[in-house]
Amino acid sequence: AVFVHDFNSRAKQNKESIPWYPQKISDIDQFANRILSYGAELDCEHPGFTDQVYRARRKQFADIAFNFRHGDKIPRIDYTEQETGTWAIVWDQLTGLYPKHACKEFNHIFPLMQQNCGYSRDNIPQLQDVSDFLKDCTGFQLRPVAGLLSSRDFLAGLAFRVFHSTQYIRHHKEPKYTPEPDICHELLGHAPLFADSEFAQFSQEIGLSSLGADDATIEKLATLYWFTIEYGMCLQGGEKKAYGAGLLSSFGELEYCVSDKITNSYFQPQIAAFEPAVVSVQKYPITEYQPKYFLADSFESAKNKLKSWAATISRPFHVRYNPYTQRIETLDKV
Ligand code: NLE
Ligand code: FE2
Repeated sequence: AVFVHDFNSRAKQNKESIPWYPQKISDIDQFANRILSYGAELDCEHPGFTDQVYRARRKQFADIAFNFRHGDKIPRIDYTEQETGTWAIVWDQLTGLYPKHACKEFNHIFPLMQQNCGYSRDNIPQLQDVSDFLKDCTGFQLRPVAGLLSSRDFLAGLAFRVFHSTQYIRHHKEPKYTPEPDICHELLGHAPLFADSEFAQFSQEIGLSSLGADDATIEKLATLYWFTIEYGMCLQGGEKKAYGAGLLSSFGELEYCVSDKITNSYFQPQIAAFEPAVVSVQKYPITEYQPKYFLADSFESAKNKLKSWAATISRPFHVRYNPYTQRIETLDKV
């Protein structure tokens, strides 16, 4: 038999050291500010490092996110002309590449974002409007985040269909590629596909598998996340298409990932078939174009493969999400 009970009583009974995980959606407030670095601290390599105006702006965004609590409306931002200008440059380049290189699900949804939540060349959409639209489509919602979360915390959000999102924009000096997420990455890269029910399920599946998992499993899941939701490619009509957000938000890398000729660079990306057991242990760089991508047959096939792989994770319990109560139900394995 299976039964539902709270995690604390079970931990006491079994004396197992199962890492803490959120049980209900508002529990996310408990870790949302447990950030590895505050969004206003920039590395000396960052193009905005010596730009005091940019740094002050980053601090404003970090503070907004820091004060956010579950259930609040995400504050609306009056983006400056310079910020909107950066968005327009990224928009122009990317919208020229999407028809050929983005997956069909993305190209289906992108016009809907324009019709429903403020997407246009001359307007940076508001997180709250995008969140409302996603909620309507698949139940996904956005939550502002002040800095980098641990993989464990970030993945836990996905279990509740909550996506942690930055609100600032990349520095205007380098629109083509940035190693850190920004609003272009979140809204052009991630948000459209969270409106796709297959993709939403796939994302939540990774999140659910992470709850209470040991550190080694978290690392594997974070790697799977990286090679799918961030850098995934899939085959459609015999052609390689991008569905990963890191590709869909960087006009530099989007062109690079589909190239099969050695052009201006010395190398071309390697492409391998998406197999979770292989993908989950692949090393990757985080500050440059990826040397290797994994190609899935479709979202559905990626989801099914991930599910079978996740079933091999040893956890002494099952979890499932109850959308009516927005709680995780923990079921003992008997
Ligand atoms: N490289 C991406 C971009 O320039 O939009 C962001 C990746 C964030 C993980
Ligand atoms: Fe991302």
